[in-house]
Amino acid sequence: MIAPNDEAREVRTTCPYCGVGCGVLARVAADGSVAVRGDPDHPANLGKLCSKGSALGETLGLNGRLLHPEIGGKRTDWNVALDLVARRFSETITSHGPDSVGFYVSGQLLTEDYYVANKLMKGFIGSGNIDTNSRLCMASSVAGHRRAFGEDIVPGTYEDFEQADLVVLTGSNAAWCHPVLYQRLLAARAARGTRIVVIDPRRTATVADCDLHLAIRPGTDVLLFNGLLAHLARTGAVDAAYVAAHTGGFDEAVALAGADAPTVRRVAEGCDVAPADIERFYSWFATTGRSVTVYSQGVNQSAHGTDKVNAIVNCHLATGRIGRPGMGPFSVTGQPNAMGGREVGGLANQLAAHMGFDNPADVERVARFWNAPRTARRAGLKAVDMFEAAADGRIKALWVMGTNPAVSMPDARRVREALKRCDFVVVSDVVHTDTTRFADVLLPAAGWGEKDGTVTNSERRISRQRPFVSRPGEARPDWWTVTEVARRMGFSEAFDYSGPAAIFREHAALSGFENEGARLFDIGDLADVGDAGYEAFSPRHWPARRGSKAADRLLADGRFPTADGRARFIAVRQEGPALPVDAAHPIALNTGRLRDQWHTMTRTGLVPRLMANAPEPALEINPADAAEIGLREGDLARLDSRYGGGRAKVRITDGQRRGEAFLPMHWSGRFAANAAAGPLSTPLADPLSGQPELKHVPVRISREPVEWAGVLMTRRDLRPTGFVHWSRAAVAGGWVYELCGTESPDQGILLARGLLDIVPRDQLLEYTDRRGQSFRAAATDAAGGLMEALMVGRPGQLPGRDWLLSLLASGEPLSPLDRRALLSGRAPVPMPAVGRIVCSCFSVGINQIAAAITRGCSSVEEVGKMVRAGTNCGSCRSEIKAILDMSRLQAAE
Ligand SMILES: Nc1nc2c(c(=O)[nH]1)N[C@H]1C(S)=C(S)[C@@H](COP(=O)(O)OP(=O)(O)OC[C@H]3O[C@@H](n4cnc5c(=O)[nH]c(N)nc54)[C@H](O)[C@@H]3O)O[C@H]1N2
Ligand SMILES: Nc1nc2c(c(=O)[nH]1)N[C@H]1C(S)=C(S)[C@@H](COP(=O)(O)OP(=O)(O)OC[C@H]3O[C@@H](n4cnc5c(=O)[nH]c(N)nc54)[C@H](O)[C@@H]3O)O[C@H]1N2
Ligand code: SF4
Ligand SMILES: [Mo]
Repeated sequence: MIAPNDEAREVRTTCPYCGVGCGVLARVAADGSVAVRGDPDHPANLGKLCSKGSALGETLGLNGRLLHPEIGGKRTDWNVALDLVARRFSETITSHGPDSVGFYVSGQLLTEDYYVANKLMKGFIGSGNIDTNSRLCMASSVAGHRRAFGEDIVPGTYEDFEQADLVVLTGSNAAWCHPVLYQRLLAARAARGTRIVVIDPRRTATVADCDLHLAIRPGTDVLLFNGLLAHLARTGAVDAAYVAAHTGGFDEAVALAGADAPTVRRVAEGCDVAPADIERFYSWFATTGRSVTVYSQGVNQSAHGTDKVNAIVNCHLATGRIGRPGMGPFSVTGQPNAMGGREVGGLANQLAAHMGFDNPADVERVARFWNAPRTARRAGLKAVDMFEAAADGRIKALWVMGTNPAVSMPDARRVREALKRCDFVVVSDVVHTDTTRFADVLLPAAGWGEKDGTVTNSERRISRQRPFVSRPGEARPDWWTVTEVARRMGFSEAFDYSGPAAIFREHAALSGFENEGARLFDIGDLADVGDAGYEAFSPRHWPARRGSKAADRLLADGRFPTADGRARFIAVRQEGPALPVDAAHPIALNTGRLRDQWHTMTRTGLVPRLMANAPEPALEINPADAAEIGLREGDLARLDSRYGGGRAKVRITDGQRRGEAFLPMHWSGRFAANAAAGPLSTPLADPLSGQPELKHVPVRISREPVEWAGVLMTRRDLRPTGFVHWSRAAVAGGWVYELCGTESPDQGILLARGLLDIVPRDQLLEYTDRRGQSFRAAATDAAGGLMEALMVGRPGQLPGRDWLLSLLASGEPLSPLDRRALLSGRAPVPMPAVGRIVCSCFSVGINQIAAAITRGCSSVEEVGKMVRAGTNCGSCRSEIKAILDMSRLQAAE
């Protein structure tokens, strides 16, 4: 139970999910429940929250929480655990040198946590071996920005989305992944008629509201933007004065772009898009001054991600559209503190405060500031290489903080092997995960609502996360854990902080230290914010230079943080995928996100209403490919790449191009037998940024000959073993487990029946049909409420489960009528099925929406008025629109 801090008070904090960085107001009620709402005063969201943000209050339970430090799986106390971590790291460094240890950290840490982890590794251990899951996320943008601008700068602000006349979203499913920002864009579009172009191989939810969708062949972004640059040059759309005054390398870039993409026809062929669509995009871009190009993982997560970024930035440089209202390239950040991590230098090839190893003066400056003569002189190992080094014994002690690499790293099988082989693995996390299983020492971290510090969002706005509940058990904030280990390693003086405010002050001071405008990341003005000022801190952009006026946008004056003050065009050429499809692996697998899930589901997977829209891991595939492989909707597909395998249910959609398929990245081993994207994905990475090509891996897809299917509804949190496939979803009152297998039905029944072995015989009602093909079982508690219900049969022949789920949810004693009907699985009195949940904020099902349409609703707004769907966060509005369109089509037929 959560203890209320102060019942009456609403605490102002920030959402811990995506990089939009919405302000949240949280209030703890007397019964310990937490209510959240959007902070109307936060400039990022002005009161709005998406489905995930709205459900934050439901993620704060103790389910799966780590409450005590553990060594070798046994509870211990903090002192013993910290002593051991410090001793093992120190001993390893003494015997094998500083590069024999590593930290793998996360954009989900707060800036203060991140700062001290980076300081310990780079400054005091003296190795560059700290890298972060941002390597899988932002590294290509960072590298592209540094090449073009001289520093990792996102010049614009969210207002640019609202002030633009053209917004190009490329490799971004913003409707689902940056929902509140996307809703801001749609509101602006309604007001000013903004044109939206979406460049994505898939027809995503973001496509629903766009003017033009370019469903390009995956990986051909460089060609597309090279073609645009050549078009701009050809048609006189280049801002020649800007190019001459503020840039370098234009001629080389245009020459290569022209050679790579000489004609629209060539681009159209390469990108596999109609020439007229390419022409329309080019002419809109050429003629619309106020244009913003938003890019995310379809750009970054590529073996040529850095080139993709520069191909985009080139077009903005050529038109001088950088840093001015409604203009600019805009890399949206994924994690809540991806931006903050870049500020503190969390990537192995960066130093702190936007300084780099490539400049010896930077290294000396940081060393001087920290008073750390041992400061690393060279970059450390990037994520993929770091785990490779852990696998082959070069790294002997590894500390993983705030990330779940056993699931989210590419070639995750190899990563698990590395975690197994590495001599000493420390994991700091909030909950048990697939990664914590490999920990020699497990350190319980404070989670959202307990932590205290700052994060920076996509538009460089620093906001506070503030605690509003007490930490359960012995959970501790990460900054504390890191500094305690640092002290025990002999670095007391450098890690003597009174709290996060003191760390923040030092971080701010370092950013301003000997800066004089050389680095745009400068928040020196915040270096002497007092504890009270830090507590009251309201969201603000960086930079915040001492003695200078705060600026929202950057680079508007055409001066860039390079040696000569000019931006650089980068000449780039379209290359093929690192690993092309071939006869053995003919389908290109794309992976990414769903609307209501966050990464490896450690929080969102526990919330029934967030599980309702997409309750099972599903592979999306084109109808023609499905037919060729012999797959039908709902079949079980088997996937094999060169690295690993997986299984997921089949979802056939023409939103998927031929020869390609899409698997969500979310289902870890805690939520499904074997449906994670990580083991399938390739570790081949961009040579400059080290970011792996997570959006493209060749796979073979085949049909599993499923002979039986089952469903278990239970109050228990269990992990089935021995099944070809299972997945589970949180539901009110417990969990629902989908089971299936290739064994004969009678074997399947035996296997599934085993899940009830723990239930006392006398509480169990059972029924098997005469031919042994169909099985039902149910158990009630002492008061007669439904505890367990299991149904097994031939695939496609199980009764609906809405009624049994409603009994599980209510937990109340069953009526004699219900009890008699239990084994049939069918309600004695028919109940209307709401169908698959579309609106997760108000739990509105597809059948309710269809009924509203039948009753005359003809727009998303009218549906919203009648059944509330789509009226809160708006993330499901595109799906409601699709349902409306579909019913119109059906009516016309
Ligand atoms: N609901 C939800 N939101 C999230 C997250 C989450 O887990 N769930 N995670 C957050 C994080 S950390 C991140 S990084 C962001 C990611 O946000 P996004 O990048 O928007 O999300 P993804 O689904 O990873 O990928 C975006 C799109 O890239 C497309 N794509 C694939 N290959 C190519 C290509 O070659 N070219 C182009 N142009 N497009 C391609 C994919 O089809 C996909 O639709 O989302 C953040 N927001
Ligand atoms: N195939 C494929 N793989 C991908 C991607 C993809 O698109 N496709 N996307 C990549 C991207 S962009 C990202 S960002 C990564 C995300 O991948 P991960 O970082 O592995 O994903 P999460 O599930 O968010 O894991 C975060 C963990 O940190 C814990 N945690 C949360 N807050 C704190 C805290 O304050 N302290 C500590 N110590 N722990 C905390 C959570 O409980 C959780 O276990 O996945 C990458 N992997
Ligand atoms: S858009 Fe949603 S997930 Fe992202 S910060 Fe806002 S509420 Fe959180
Ligand atoms: Mo990310």
